[in-house]
Amino acid sequence: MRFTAFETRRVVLPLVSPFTTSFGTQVHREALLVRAIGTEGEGWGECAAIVDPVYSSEYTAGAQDIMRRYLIPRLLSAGDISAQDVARVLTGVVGHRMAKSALEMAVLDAELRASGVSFARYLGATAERVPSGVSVGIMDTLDQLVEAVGDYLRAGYQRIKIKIKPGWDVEPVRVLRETFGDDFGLQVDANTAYTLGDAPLLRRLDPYHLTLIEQPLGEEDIRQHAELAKLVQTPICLDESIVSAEAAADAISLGATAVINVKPGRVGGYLEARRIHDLCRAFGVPVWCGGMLETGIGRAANAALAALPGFTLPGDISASDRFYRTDITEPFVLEDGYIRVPTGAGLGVTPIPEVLADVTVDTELIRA
Ligand code: SMG
Ligand code: MG
Repeated sequence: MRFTAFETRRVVLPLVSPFTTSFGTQVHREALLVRAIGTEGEGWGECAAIVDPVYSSEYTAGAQDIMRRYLIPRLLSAGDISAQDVARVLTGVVGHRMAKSALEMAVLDAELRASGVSFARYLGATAERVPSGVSVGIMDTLDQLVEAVGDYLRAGYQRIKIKIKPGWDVEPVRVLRETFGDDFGLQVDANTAYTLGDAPLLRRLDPYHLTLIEQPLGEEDIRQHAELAKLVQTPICLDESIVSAEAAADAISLGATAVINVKPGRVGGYLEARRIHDLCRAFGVPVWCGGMLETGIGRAANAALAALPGFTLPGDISASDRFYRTDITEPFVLEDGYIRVPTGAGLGVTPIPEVLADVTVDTELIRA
């Protein structure tokens, strides 16, 4: 269809508790939503960028700016397009994958709503529900960590991921295994906080049979991750480094990653995410769906993606109440440790107008 306008909308949602990673603490989620307005209907997208450029180079205000100046004008003048054309239309703009992903998602949602097809069916999902994991931030004390993890395990989460950084790594893992035993999936995420010289330290995680260690080294250190993989037994899983299917293929063939965290925003969209899934499946590399503290909009799309057959590990797709007291869509809830994949047309969820209005800090309509 032809798109006549795009609305960008900045929303701010308070988190139920602070979320600390090796790069800082977040107390609310400032998210950028996109509404694509086309000749046959509308669709929603959500940008994975966070407020500051500390997870990746993208950040909310920057994403809004690149959309306004460069990306949306290209889509508005592209004529009749489908989601499969978006990457090509935007290809002249280098980088900015999270911004591009949000726009492609909104176009895809509009298209699928118009044709009555769900994201899950379009992407090739084979599951009706996906196993739910939870990402647990760095805490002030080990007691706080044990309490939080105990609550999540009792709620039914199927695996725990804890954030680590130098000074908060081996000891929290040891305490969690000692307290809760070996019978639950446990993995760690360093968000690039270590160097190859830390290999002896990271090797001390080996006795705790973690499912994986996520992105221990820098985003560009694919070769060094391959070296690290020879020095530690815990499987390495790349997140930040995997920005495309090409990067995924390189990392796999170099031996830098045994598992991949697929985040659609980080790779430029759900279509590229599906390509990475297909590639990993062909290589026999397990994948799981990462999270960027999505609202119900992004969570719906992630649940659909995670229902593809190669997503064999629980993802960071937790219930809405893991982060938000009030989600902007109907909330995703944990049912026996699973999140149900929406079946309605497009995303299958829509923002609730009053809630959306409450959390919106600005909107901008960009017309042809
Ligand atoms: O959405 O459940 C979620 C968060 C999962 O830990 C999570 N994401 O590196 O994987 C990651 C982090 C990035 C969060 S940046 C705010
Ligand atoms: Mg990560």
